[in-house]
Amino acid sequence: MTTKMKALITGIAGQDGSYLAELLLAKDYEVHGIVRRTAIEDTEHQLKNIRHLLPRITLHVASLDNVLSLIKTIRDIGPDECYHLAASSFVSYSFEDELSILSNNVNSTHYLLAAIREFAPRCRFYFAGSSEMFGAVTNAPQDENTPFNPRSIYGISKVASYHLVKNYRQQYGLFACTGILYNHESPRRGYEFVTRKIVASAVKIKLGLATGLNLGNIDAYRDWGYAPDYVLAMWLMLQAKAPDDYVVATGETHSVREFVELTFTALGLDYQKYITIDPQLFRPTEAVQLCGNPTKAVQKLGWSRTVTLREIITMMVESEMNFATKKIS
Ligand code: GDR
Repeated sequence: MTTKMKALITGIAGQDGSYLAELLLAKDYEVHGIVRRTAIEDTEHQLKNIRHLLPRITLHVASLDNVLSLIKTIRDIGPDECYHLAASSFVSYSFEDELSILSNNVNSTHYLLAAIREFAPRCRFYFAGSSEMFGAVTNAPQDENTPFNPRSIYGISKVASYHLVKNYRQQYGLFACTGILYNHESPRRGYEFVTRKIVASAVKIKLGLATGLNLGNIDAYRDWGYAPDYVLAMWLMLQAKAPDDYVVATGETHSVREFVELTFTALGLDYQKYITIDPQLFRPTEAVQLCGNPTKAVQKLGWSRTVTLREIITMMVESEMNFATKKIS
């Protein structure tokens, strides 16, 4: 009898966590997730991305700021792989609440690494890094050798965690990797992020439920990929012969303005009639020009993206339209 591989996912209810859980279940893993007590009590909203998976996964109530609860979870499960995706991930909030965001994001990574080192040292560890680590870039596209110059507390928390992961790898021999992931979107993206905000508003305008859309810096450039492609890269990193860090990106960059135009055009609307620029939505400092070079992930992991930006927009618009029309009827 072969025993199943066991994976533990923090942030399992988020966009990436839900796609990763689906991928691992399809590969016959036993999938465990850490969630907050409040999420278990509100499956309708807080667990909406994984509601369809609930009969097939095991959820553990634990708190990422409580090292004892993490130790207990790691000891109980004895995971073969741990994917640490949970974080305060909305960059704008990190300007408003920097003290708790920095400490929560860094401490949770540190606690998990320490718990794994002590109680499951053979467990492979994936940490969700971010293109925000590069921040104010001087060269494009960025790769694994590009210096970090973060422009947000969120980015700083990811750089600090990246160094913790590297340190545990080098000092304690843990199989620990950081994926430096660029923006990745899907119909499960949260409404606070610009792509979902644009798609949701454009659909509402199309249906006569809204009249306009306020945005911040639409001349920022992002490298947008498709979330299910990116969770595959996470899994591939943990299947490699040796632990390492990888940039995961498309290598293409588009402005927020282009994203708006493509979305509104897909719905037969002229975006210029509906957009208002709201200076309050500008970030005090930000990375304005991000574009990643995924060559290392392509060559060493055999990874590639399968979906273009236009296809992502088509999927998001279709899903939002279904959602909005169901709500009306
Ligand atoms: P980002 O994603 O900060 O890149 O981080 P987000 O979608 O929030 O912003 C993308 C760009 O759009 C500009 N922008 C606006 N953004 C939001 N949210 N709302 C607006 O109204 C608006 N107007 C313009 C922003 O200034 C920015 O330039 C995402 C997150 O998923 C992180 O957790 C992750 O690490 C990185 O991607 C890679």
